[in-house]
Amino acid sequence: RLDAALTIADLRSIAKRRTPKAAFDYTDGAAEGELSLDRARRAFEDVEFHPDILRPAADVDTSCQILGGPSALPFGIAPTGFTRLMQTEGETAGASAAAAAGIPFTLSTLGTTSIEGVKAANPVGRNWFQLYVMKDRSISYGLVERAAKAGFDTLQFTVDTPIAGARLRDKRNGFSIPPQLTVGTIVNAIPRPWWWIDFLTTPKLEFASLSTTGGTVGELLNAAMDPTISYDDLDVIRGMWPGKIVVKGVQNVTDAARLVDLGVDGIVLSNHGGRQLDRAPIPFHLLPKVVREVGKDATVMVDTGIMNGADIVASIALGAKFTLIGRAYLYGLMAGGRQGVDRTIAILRSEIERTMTLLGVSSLDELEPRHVTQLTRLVPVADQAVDARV
Ligand code: HOC
Repeated sequence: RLDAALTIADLRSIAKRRTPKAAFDYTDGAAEGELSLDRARRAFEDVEFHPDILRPAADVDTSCQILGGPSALPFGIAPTGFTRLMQTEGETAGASAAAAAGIPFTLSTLGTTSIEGVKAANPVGRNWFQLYVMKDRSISYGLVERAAKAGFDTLQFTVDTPIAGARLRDKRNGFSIPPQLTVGTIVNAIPRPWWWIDFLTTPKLEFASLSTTGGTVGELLNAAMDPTISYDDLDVIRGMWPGKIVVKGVQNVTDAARLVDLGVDGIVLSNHGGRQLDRAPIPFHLLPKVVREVGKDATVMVDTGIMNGADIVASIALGAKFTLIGRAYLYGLMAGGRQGVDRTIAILRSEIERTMTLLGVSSLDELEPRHVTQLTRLVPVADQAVDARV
C-alpha cells in the first residue's frame, strides 16, 4: 500500500487517515494564519528549471560531504518534537531509516526517544542533536554532554523559539501532552482504533528534557524555554561541544554574516517550518542573498516547506550545501512507521535523481543558480536578491 504513494502528498493523505486529528494537525499545521508555510511551499512551486541539453547524465551522483562527513543524499532528517505521539516507532524509525539510506538523523531536545535510544537505532551512521537552551541551563548542558558521549557529530543550536508560536490548530483541537481522552478524541478515535491500541500498549514516551507533562504544547514549552538566550549562550555551548556546531533558525543576512564571522560550522536558514513567527522570511528566498554575503564556501543549509526532491535540487542550485526535511519525514512515519520513512526517502531520492538527469547535471556541484528562476517574476532568484538589497 505504501508503494502506491508516489509523492509526499500521497503519504500525507495516508497519514491523515491513520492518525488522530490533533496529532496530525500538530505536525501539519503552523503558526497563526500559516502564511509562512504556505508562502514557503509556493516559493518552491514557483521554481522554473532551466535544463542543459545533450549533456550525458545517465548516472547521477546525489552524494555530498556535509559538516565533515558523507551523506548519500543532499538532505537529512530534521529535529521534530513529540515524534512518538505521531506514530509510536518515532525516532527509532527515523534514525534507522536514515542509517539505511546513508543520511544524517537529528534528534530534537523535545524528542521522545533518549539520546542513547537513537544511538542504538543508528549505531554506525551519523546522528545530530538539536539543542534548545532551557531556563534550567543544567538540563540543556546535560543533554549536550550525553550527545557528545554517544558520538553525535553535530549540534544544531536552535534560536527561533524564544516562546512558542501560536499554533491555532492545537488550541482548537485541545491538543495536550499526553493526549487526553475526551468526547472529541473518542469520536475521532473510532475510525483509527489501531493508532490508539498501539499508543496505549507501547512504553511511555521518554522526554529528553521536559520535567513535567500535562498541558498544551505551547504551555509546556513556554514554561521550559528561555526567551533571554543570546550570543553568549552560543559561546558557552561552543565551549562544551567537541563536534561541529550549526545555528538553526537564521532569518536575516546580518545574523548569517555574524555567525559565519564567529566561525560556526554552519547555519540553517529556517523559520521553523512556519511554526513560530508567521510572515517570517521564506528561507528559500533568503538563500541567494545569504550566500552572496557569506560566500559560496560557507555551509548554508535550508529547511521549511520541502515536499519534493525538486525543492531540494533548487535549493542546492542556489547555493545551499544541504537541506533538512521535517514534515515530509513525519508524513511517512504517520503513514507507516519505519516503512513509511523509507518510502519518504525513496520518493525524494527518485525525484532528486530524475530532476538532476532532466536538468543535464550528473553531480550536485554541477548545479548552479542559472538552473533556477522564479516563475512569478521570471528573473533569476539570485538577481532578485540583489534588487531587494539595493
Ligand atoms: C518555545 C519553544 O519544534 C515544534 C517543535 C517545538 C517548538 C518549541 C517551541 O512544535 O515546532
